[in-house]
Amino acid sequence: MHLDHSHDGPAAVSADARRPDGTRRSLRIGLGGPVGSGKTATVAALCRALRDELSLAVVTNDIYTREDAEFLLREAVLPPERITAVETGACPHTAIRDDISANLEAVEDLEDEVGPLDLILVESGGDNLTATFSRGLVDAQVFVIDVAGGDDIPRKGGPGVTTADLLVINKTDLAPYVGSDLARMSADAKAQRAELPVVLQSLRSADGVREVADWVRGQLTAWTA
Ligand SMILES: Nc1nc2c(ncn2[C@@H]2O[C@H](COP(=O)(O)OP(=O)(O)OP(=O)(O)O)[C@@H](O)[C@H]2O)c(=O)[nH]1
Ligand SMILES: [Mg+2]
Repeated sequence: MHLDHSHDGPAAVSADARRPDGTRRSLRIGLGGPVGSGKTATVAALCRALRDELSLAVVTNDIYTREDAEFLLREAVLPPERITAVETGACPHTAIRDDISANLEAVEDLEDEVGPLDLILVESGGDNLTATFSRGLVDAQVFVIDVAGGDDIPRKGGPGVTTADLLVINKTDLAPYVGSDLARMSADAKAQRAELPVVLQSLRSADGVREVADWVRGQLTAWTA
């Protein structure tokens, strides 16, 4: 289990923050969470929000397909050479936590081919509440859940909900339709996470990703400090 966790920002947890030539490599942020919670939609919105101010790239993970990368390519959120797909062929958490070699190769290839990059977003395939990224792969991780998955998910905890550097509760626009109590979700999440941040968002609203984009900017400031 890789539950090692720091509250000090990404720079505090990375042993290999520099390339062999001594320059600082890009910040790597992982996005994980249950199937369909809105990880790819959040990645797409982040690319649109940040692409004019940062040099960024994306790695997606799917079990048997390249669907998420193809979606991002269709949406033209970044130039094609900045989007790479990893087909995990097995449980997604294996490829982000246990044998991270394919993902590490993907991020390193992106840096070599389109670098220098400020930021690489790594989207995990949809998985269960125990899935977390190895700190050898990413410097910070976002766990994305959604209101339609049940408003008891934050209370149930699990390492994604309790230890991710940022917890996103997505699809708040659906709360009235599925009977989810947003105040309860928010309070339960905060109780599980002490000082760690929680963002409630709807990507159906204009600028819905603003708070997460601001959090990413803060991580980058800490990374480059
Ligand atoms: N109503 C609503 N729908 C959303 C929101 N965010 C994402 N969706 C929709 O939810 C569905 C799943 O979103 P994805 O971004 O593909 O979810 P994912 O977590 O990447 O899914 P997997 O990679 O398959 O695990 C899509 O139809 C999105 O358009 C939101 O804030 N509100
Ligand atoms: Mg996805």
